[in-house]
Amino acid sequence: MSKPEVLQIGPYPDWDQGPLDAAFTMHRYFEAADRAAFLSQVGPAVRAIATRGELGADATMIAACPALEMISVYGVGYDAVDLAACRKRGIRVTNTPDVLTADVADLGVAMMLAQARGMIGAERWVRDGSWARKGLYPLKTRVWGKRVGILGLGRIGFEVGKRLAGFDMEIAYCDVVAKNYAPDWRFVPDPVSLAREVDFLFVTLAASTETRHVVGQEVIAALGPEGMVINISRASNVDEEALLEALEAGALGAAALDVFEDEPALNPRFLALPNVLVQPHHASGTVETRKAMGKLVRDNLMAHFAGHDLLTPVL
Ligand code: 8YV
Repeated sequence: MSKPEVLQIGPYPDWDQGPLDAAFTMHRYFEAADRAAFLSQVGPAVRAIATRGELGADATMIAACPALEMISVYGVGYDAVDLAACRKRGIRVTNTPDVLTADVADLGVAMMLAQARGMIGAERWVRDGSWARKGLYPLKTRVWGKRVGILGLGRIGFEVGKRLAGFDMEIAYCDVVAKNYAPDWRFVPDPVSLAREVDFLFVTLAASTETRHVVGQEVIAALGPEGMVINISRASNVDEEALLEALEAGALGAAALDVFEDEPALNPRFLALPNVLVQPHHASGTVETRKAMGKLVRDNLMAHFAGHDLLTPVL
């Protein structure tokens, strides 16, 4: 029996690529010199797309694959997949929830601590001899006991909160409705009020067209010159221009960011700012989690082609 044909949008680690190549005929879109020509050549035979959270699958790609049955996303976020196009054609979509939740929360908390305590600069201070030459490193900001807001109390937001409770932080959150699984944390119904009441604002919302720029000029102004934004969700949740302007003017204290609008080509203005900590979209980037994500991508593809229930369906 011939193997199902799968369009692969981005690279995976070898431990995933091997089993994928064994089970399917993988068409490596990301290696094609002329991607449009490649799509029109292999598209008609493609029955599934294997993609990554930040890469997704757009309307053009989906339209180029008339026999497409499913899209398996390596990532919890599926905002880059054109769900409307999938719905219209009955194309199934899966993602990789749960397996990455704790790692994403860990990195978010680490980013907050690293930025507040100036750890990156302090590391440089030791390595470049400043400690010996100039003496003590400048004092930084305390984290424990401060007020934190979590914008989007889904799985990742909840894990962030659990960790921050260990730092004796006062926790508030904003979501569409109050969550019964967080009775000890204060529910604030709108993002601007939340930002006004906290020192640190975590952005942990699943991105969609509705959440675009939810952290905009008003939220940023409400956080103020002592406030910090930590974004471990999607860049589209934050108005990047408003964020940059506020950081440059000192109207917002600091930011710790794992995601950027045109990543990996981030706006160079971020790099000129001393009050920004940047990460390369790496919140789920541990060997353990990435192995679990890869397995889930494969297991969903296998389940589909075996006619079994999908493990983690979105659509
Ligand atoms: C991954 C992500 O970094 O889960 C998501 O939605 O964006 C991340 O976990 C990414 O999908 C890996 O390519």
